[in-house]
Amino acid sequence: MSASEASLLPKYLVLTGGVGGAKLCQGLSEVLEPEQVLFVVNTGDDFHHLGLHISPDLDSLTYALSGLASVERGWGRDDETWNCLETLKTLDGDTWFQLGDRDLALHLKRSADLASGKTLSEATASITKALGIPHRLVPMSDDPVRTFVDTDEGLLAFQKYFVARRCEPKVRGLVYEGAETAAPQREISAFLQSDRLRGIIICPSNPMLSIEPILAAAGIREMLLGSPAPVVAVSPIIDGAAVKGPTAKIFSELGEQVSAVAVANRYEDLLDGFILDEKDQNLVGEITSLSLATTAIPTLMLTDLDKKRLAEDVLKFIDEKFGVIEPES
Ligand code: FO1
Repeated sequence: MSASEASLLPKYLVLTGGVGGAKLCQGLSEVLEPEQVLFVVNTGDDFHHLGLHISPDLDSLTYALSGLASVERGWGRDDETWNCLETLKTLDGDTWFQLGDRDLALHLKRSADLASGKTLSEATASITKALGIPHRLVPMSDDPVRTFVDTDEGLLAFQKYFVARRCEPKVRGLVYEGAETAAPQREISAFLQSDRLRGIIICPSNPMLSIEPILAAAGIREMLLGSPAPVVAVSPIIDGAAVKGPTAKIFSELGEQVSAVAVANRYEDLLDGFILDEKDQNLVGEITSLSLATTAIPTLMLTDLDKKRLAEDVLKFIDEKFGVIEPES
């Protein structure tokens, strides 16, 4: 397909966190041309460790879209070795956050790029290009936003809560430090203004940990609200439980119902459509009463085929509920 033909195709802006979101993004990258999609990735989980800049959600997307992701671990890459980490341990180094040898190479490259004055977007583009990823994935902002978790043990930096404390402390709230002044990554606004924009997709990521930091970055929520394109979210909660990670625990600690309906409510006035899992068919009425278009379909992504199928189903849902763009004659 020529670049001019591709430019006429419908476009989708996709908001995502790491693991669960990366699975749907992998499916979308299989069914959409690179020109059709911009993956906007949460960077609230980023931090500095051993002098390196770690961007866990950008890492997850990068490894998922290049076919290098570790399926067993859910983070990092496959075919990994741990020589550096083991050696670091013998030197009494900091090993609570595990960086594999191959993953370290990516982190060295990113950190060197940033130290030489490149933006996180430029560093990401250079890595994705080298790994042969044709699709565009960008941080939500090139300015730092850092998620802190307010817990019964005090305010914890995100990775201290998530990895070092294994999500055990009780959550009282979230703080997205720097969000108020973080400028949205510059491609987001241009992409949203495309007359081919067909939909904005919120991946089945944790709303509080992965999507709300993106929405909090200065102006992003308002930009989405101002877009005529429908905003459609896929629930990360299935049958009252999260597929992986602390989503259900955090919902309940924050006094919310652990259900897909609570996820839809979190996004308030932003949504036009909401996709539930087939196991939550009984909740369709409640979602409809929120004035949202909805459907209950299989959303669990265990295989690559599941990821592709869900991507196709999400795009079909947007076409069916919000109309299709007629090809130009
Ligand atoms: N998660 C862990 O549970 N333990 C780790 O040691 C760990 C290391 C790690 C290294 C690079 C990277 O990109 C991600 C890593 N993660 C690790 C995952 C990550 O901290 C979380 O999954 C995300 O921040 C949540 O989206």
